Amino acid sequence: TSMVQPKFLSKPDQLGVVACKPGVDAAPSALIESGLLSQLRNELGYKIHHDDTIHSYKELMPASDPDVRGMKNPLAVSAVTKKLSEQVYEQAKEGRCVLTLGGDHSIAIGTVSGTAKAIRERLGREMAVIWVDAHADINTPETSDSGNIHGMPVAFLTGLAKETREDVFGWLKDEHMLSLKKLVYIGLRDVDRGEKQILRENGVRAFSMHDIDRFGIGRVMEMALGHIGNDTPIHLSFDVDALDPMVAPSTGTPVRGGLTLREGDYIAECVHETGSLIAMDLVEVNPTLEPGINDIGAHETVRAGCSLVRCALGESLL
Ligand code: 4U7
Ligand code: MN
Ligand code: MN
Ligand code: MN
Repeated sequence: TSMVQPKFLSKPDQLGVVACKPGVDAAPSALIESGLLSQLRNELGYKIHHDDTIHSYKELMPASDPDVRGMKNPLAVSAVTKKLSEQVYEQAKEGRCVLTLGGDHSIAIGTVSGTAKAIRERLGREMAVIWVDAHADINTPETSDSGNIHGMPVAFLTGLAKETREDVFGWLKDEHMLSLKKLVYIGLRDVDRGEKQILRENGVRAFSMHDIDRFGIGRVMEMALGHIGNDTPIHLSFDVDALDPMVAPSTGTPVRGGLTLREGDYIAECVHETGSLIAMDLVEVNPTLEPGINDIGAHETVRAGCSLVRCALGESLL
C-alpha cells in the first residue's frame, strides 16, 4: 500500500473507527455500506478496531434542552461530544490513527479534544488541525446568528468560547485544547462577519477558495503544511461541504464555488504523505438531503467522502 512511514503512531497498521450519527443521520451507515471499511481493510491493509455500532447516543439525550446563550440543543451536543471525546481518546492513546464518521461538524468538539489529550499524554506534544471546510466554524455563541453548534466547534476547541457549566462544554479542559497557531483552514468561502474578525484578530492561517484560485492547490498545500511544520501530529477535520455542491450536493449547508474532487483528494493525499496524520473526521455527509433524482446526489456525495478517506489513509494513484 503506502510507502510513507507514519511518524507519530505506535500501531501504524491499525485504525480506530468511531461511527456516530447525531444530527446527520444516514451518513455513517451509507459510508460503511458502500464498502469503506472493507476497502481500508482489504486494499490498504489496515487492522480495524470498530465496535460495529453506529452510535446515536439516544441514552444521553435530555428530555428538555432549552437554549443556552442562544445555542440550540446545548445539553445534547455537549453530552454526545463528551462521550465521543472519550471514545476517540481511548483509540488514540493506543497509538492508532482514529477515523470518525459523522455526524455534523459539532462532533469535532469530541474528536479533536480526544486526540489532543491523547497526543499530549502519549508524546508530550501539541497537535495541529487542518480544517477543510467552506465555513470557518469559529462562531462563539455570541457571534453566531444561527445558534447552530456545528458553526462553533473551533471556538470551543481553542478556548475562544468558554462555558463554566459542566453540562454545556464545561467538561473541556486545558488538555483538550487546540492552539489557534496550530490551526489551518483550507477551502473557506462562506465566513460570517464576526468570524472574519476573529480570524483577523488572532492571525489564524486560512486559505480560501480565492487563494486556491490564485496559487493552485499544490502551492496552497505546501504553505499550509509549511505553517504546521514537519514535526507535528496532524488531525484532519474534513467537512464534505468544502467540495463543490456539483460533486457533493447532499450536505446541510452547501456553498457554490468549492473544491473539485481532485483538489479534495489531493489535500488528503498530501496530508497522508507527511506521515503525520493521527486522526481524520469526515463530517456533514447527509444522504437524506437529496437534491438530485434517484439518489444520485446522495450516492455521489458518499462516493466522494469514501475517496477522501482512502486518500488520507494512503491510497495512491500509482
Ligand atoms: B458547518 C454558519 F451562519 N456560519 O454559524 C453558522 F452561515 O459545519 C454556518 O461548516 C455553519 O457545516 C456551517 O450557522 C457549519 C452560518
Ligand atoms: Mn464544518
Ligand atoms: Mn461547512
Ligand atoms: Mn453544516
